[in-house]
Amino acid sequence: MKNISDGGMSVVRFLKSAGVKHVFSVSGGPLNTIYHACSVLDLPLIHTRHEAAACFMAEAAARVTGAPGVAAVTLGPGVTNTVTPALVSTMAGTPLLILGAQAPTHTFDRGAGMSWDPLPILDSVTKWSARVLDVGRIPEYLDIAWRKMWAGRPGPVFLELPADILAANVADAPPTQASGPVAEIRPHISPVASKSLTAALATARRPLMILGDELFWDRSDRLVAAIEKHQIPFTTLRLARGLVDETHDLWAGPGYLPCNAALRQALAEADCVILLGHHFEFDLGFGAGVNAAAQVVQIASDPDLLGRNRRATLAVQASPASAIPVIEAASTIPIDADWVARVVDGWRGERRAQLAAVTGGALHPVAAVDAVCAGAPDDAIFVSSHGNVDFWADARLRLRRPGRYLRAGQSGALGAEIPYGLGARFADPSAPVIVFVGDGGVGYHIMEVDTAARYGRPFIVVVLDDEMWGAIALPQRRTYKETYEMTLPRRDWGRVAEGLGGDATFARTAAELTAAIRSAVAADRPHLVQVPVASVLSPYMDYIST
Ligand SMILES: Cc1ncc(C[n+]2csc(CCOP(=O)(O)OP(=O)(O)O)c2C)c(N)n1
Ligand SMILES: [Mg+2]
Repeated sequence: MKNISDGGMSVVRFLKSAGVKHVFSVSGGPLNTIYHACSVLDLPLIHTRHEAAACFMAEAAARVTGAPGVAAVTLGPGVTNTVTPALVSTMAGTPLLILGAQAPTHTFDRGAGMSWDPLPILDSVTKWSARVLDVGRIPEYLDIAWRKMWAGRPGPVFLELPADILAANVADAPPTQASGPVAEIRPHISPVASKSLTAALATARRPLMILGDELFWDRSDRLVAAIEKHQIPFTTLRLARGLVDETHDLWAGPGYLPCNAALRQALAEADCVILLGHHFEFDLGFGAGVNAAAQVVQIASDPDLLGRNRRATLAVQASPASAIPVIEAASTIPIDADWVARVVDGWRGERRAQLAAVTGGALHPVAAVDAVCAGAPDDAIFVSSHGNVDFWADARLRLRRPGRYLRAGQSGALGAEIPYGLGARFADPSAPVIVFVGDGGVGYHIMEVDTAARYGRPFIVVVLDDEMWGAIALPQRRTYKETYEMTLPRRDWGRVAEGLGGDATFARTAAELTAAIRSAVAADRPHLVQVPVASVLSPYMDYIST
C-alpha cells in the first residue's frame, strides 16, 4: 500500500469529513487513486454491476438516512450511464454527488480512448456540473458541489476529475482554500410571516395540510402536535411518506390525486390548504383542482417552488419546520368536524373498495401487497417500481416512519427499484428491505442481486408477474382493442436470482407469499419471490391514462 497524498486522497478526505459512509462505483483505470484512498482512509467502496445502479444506490442511501450518497464512475460511457439516475435525482429533489473520471488533460481534444466531454450532457440533468483542472482545488470544488447539492431544493451535482489531476501530488499544489461541508441553510420564518400564517388559520374551518419533500430533510418534532391540536386532516407525498404515521386517524391518504379521489374532493372543498415543503406538482394536478376561494398557504425554503403552477395567497420563503410551531401555537381552529370526518372516511372507504376489487383467480395486486406486508416486520423498508401493479402498492402501503419507502418519484423511471433496495440496505444494515417490481422492471438491474450477495447486504425482491408490460398494455388495449409487443413470457426469475447468489421462492397464494417473506426475512439472504398476479388497471394508471 503506497502512502501518497494525491488527488484521490483529497477527494476521499473531503468525503470522510462530510460524513459520507460509502462510495458506490464501477471501476475504471483513472479511479484507482480514489480506490486506493478509500482503502487507506477506510471509506467503504461498493463495486456494483452498472454505473446507473451505483448512482441509484447512492441516492437511496440519502432517501433513508438524509445524508448524501456518492458515486464514482469512469470516463465516457461510465459517466453517460449516470444520466438517468441524475435525472431521477433532479426530478425527485434528492442529493447525489457523482464523481466522473476523465482522460489526462494533455490528451484533451485528441480523441483519447473512452473520452468524451460529458459536461453538456450532465449539465442538463444536474443542478451543477464542473471540471477540476488543479489538484489543489479539489477540496474547494467539492465544497462548491456540496453547497450546490443542498442549496434550496436538493439535487445531483457532477464533478469531472481528469486522470492526471487525480494522480497529481497535492504537496505540489497545496489546497487553495480550507473547506468542509457547509451546514444546511434554511431561512427561519419571519415574525411578519408568522403573523400572516396565524391570521390565515384563524378564519379556516376546513383546513387541509399537504406534507411534502422538504419536511423529510427539515424535520419538526412538533408536527404531530400541530396536526392534533387543530385536528387538521393531512396527506403525505413523495419523500414525506411516513413522516407522520399513516395509520393516524387524520391521515387523508397518499398525496397523489390520481389514486385518491377523496383527496381530490377535499382539495375542492377545503377553505385553507397548507402546502409544506412542496409545490403544486403533477400528482397534485398542478393545483388546478384546489377550491378557487381557498386560502393557499405555501411554505418552502426554495423560492423557486413558491407559486409554481398555482399561486398561493400566502407564500412564505422559510423552513417549513420553522412554521410548524407557529401553526401549533395558533388559537384552536373552529374546525368543521363533519367535513374532517368525511375527508378521512373518504380515503378509508377507497381503501376498503380496493379490497372489494379482489376476486378469485390469479392474486389481485392489492392482495399481493397485503400478503407481503403481513410477512414484513415493522422496521421494513419498502421500495416500489413504476409499473401498473406498483401503483397499487403506492396506494396500499401505510408507512409509519420516514425514510421507509423509496420510489423514483416524478421521473417514473423503471429500473431504480432494485438498486434502491440494495442502497437502502447499505444505509440501514439491520432493516429488512422489500422491493416491489413488475416482470418488466425486474429486467433492468436484477444483476445487483450479485452485489448484495458479494457484500452480504441481503434484500428481498417481489416480482409481481402479470406476463406483460401492464402499465402500457392495459391502456393500449382500452384504446386500440389490441396491444403491441406488450406480452412477456413467464421467465424463471428465481433461477436468475439463484444464479446470482440469492435464494428464490415461487408463490401462488397470499399465504405462500406471506410465508416466503417471513422465511426470507429470517434467513437474511438475498431472496426473490415471484408471484403471478392478475392484470388489473390500478386507479392511478386508470386516471392518468384517460
Ligand atoms: C425507464 C423507463 N422506461 C419506460 C417506462 C414506461 N413504462 C412505465 S410502466 C411500464 C411497464 C412496466 O411493466 P412491469 O414492470 O411488468 O409492470 P406492470 O406495469 O406490468 O405492473 C413501462 C414500459 C418507464 N416508466 N421508465
Ligand atoms: Mg408486468
